[in-house]
Amino acid sequence: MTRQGYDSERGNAGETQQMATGGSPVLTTNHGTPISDNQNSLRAGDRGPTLLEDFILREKIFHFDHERIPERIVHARGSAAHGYFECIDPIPDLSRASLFAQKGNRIPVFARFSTVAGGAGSVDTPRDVRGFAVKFYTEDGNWDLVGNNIPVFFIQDAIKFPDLIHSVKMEADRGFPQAASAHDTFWDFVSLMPESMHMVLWAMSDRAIPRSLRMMQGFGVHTFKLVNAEGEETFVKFHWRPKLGTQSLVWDESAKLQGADNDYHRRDLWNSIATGDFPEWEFGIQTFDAATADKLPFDVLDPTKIIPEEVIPLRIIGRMVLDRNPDNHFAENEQVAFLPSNVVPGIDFTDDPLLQGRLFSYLDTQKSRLGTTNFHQIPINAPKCPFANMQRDGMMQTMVPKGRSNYEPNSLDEAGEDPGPRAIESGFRTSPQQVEGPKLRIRAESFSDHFSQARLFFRSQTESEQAHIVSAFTFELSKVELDHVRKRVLSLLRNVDEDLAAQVAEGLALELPDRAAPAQEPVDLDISDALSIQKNWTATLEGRTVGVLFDEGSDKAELDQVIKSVESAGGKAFTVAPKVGGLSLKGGKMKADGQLAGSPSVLFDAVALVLAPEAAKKLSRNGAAVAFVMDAFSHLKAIGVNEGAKTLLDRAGVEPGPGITGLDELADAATRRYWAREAEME
Ligand code: HDE
Repeated sequence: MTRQGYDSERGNAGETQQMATGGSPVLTTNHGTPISDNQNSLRAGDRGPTLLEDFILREKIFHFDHERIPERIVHARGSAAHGYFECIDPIPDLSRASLFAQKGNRIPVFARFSTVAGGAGSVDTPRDVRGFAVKFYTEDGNWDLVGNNIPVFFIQDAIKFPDLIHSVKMEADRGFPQAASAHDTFWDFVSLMPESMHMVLWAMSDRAIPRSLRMMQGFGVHTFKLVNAEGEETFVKFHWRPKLGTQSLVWDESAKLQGADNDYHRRDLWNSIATGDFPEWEFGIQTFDAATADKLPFDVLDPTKIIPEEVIPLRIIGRMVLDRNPDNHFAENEQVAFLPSNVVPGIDFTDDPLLQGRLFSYLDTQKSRLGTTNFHQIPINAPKCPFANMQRDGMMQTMVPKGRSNYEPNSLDEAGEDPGPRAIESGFRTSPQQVEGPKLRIRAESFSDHFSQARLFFRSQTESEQAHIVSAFTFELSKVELDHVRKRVLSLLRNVDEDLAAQVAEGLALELPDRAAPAQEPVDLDISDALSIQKNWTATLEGRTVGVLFDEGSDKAELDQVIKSVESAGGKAFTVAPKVGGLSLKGGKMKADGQLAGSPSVLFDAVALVLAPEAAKKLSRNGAAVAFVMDAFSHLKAIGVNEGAKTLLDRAGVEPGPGITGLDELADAATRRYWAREAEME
């Protein structure tokens, strides 16, 4: 009898993958031998020693022992999803890239969002830059846009990257802190690198504690080039804009979330896709020619600089929708290999010295992570268009190239044989560029203004955002133990903004040191409102969750009504009660989605308290219930309250004010945060 799925002609080439995904009904070894017992190892007698002969046990443990691959040296912790990119405004005049050629054209993408400093098992909400990497599987090959949620970087030259990363990761001798920049070595390094100040300002802003991966902007950071069919080139900066609006957490919330839910961002991304709430971003470009670049007051090759949207507006040319969760975290999220050097005809690099270094680094890192030069054959990395060349063999070659043609050029066709793939005229062609100059280790003069844009960023924020930046510097520097490092940071901050420096010094109870002499005197640039999250707030409940607290005796009709109003505003309601199994309410029974102690209000964007007076009295003596309300208040969230819940509100010290509403107004109130409360709380 033939085993199901066996094909003596084809062998098991196609089946191997299927088996791994559960396609085979029979449990087998990796070499296909059916297994009769997966519970007991082979031993001599029922209480005797295990036998070396047990190839099934040995193979299983051998494989298990090697299940981990080296984690990424940076961006180790990430969450990813599949989706598509759709061109909505074609730009054939600017680029010949096929993905921008036709309105409505959709291509598959795989996106991965990550933190930078922590290991793969670290938490989701530390203060950190977030990676925003997208692999576009175009018909002309894979284009990887490997960006961040902050549009600038700490350093101007790739040679400083290992130093930067060593300084931010756990300290070399003690192995801590994990996933945190608030320690001596990071601040020591950045304070010795004035070029980092612009990015440091972003990292101390709310941008570094995003509310959700679905609510972050993304940036290609470097200036790239678009090249059209005539070979004409245009400079370009790439941007992603979240449809749900850009939103951040407040610091105390992000710190508490690290305890409440390590996987807060990963879970949020997964759940939203699983429930059909697909995250979406607009894709925009800022384009400019060389003459415009020359007129800008900084060098467009310097990755510590932005081009304000008020100077060169964003043109939205596409959108990305993530509509499918990975089938397997390891095979896809862990094994995906992004390479800034993956470009397609129509997109090209510039001489940004950071980008130039990255073009080497990512290819190199894949060999150490994935173990073989054939990493491009792993399904998540393989192009979805045909691909062929004369590269052969190597570890883990999974393809079986046929024929004699493994070199090019060849004339095998003259003998009637398949000559293999040939280069074509329309293939990728580096945009020609004149290069001359002495060979030097030098930084261009045009890279030396380290403070003007840091100042621009700070001054473009609202008062409350500026206060957050002051608190972040104060917090981080209070964790720094070396006094001379704190002082050096303060002396640099004086070049950014005197008020900022003075407030941080005051927060640390330190005297303001002398101003550091800048390489180039900073200038005041025009404020850019586009840099502020609060000025661009999207007031919506979409993608947001309201935590609804109830208990024995709550009015079911009132509860149903709150849930309905939240859902009809596009939000989700998550019910919380002291017990999850089902409580007796006025008008029926109801189960809770989460238990109070495990569902603190940090998990929600707003809360509703739907309680009977007796229950509110009882909960006033329950620490988790009081913290539920206090935290919602101090995290500036809307709190909807029914009459019965007032005792609990009082116990939490919450007085009437903006955002403290009746249940009817909650769905509207919950679309905002109440920044003015911060001043009250000081
Ligand atoms: Fe990366 N970076 N990087 N980086 N980077 C990596 O590549 C590197 C830089 C970014 O989700 C590594 O496959 C150097 C800037 C993201 O898999 C590594 C330099 C930006 C990801 C590497 C930079 C980024 C990485 C580690 C200075 C924003 C995660 C694993 C020249 C524009 C991609 C890997 C993912 C990952 C090197 C600077 C973004 C070691 C040498 C600037 C989003 O190759």
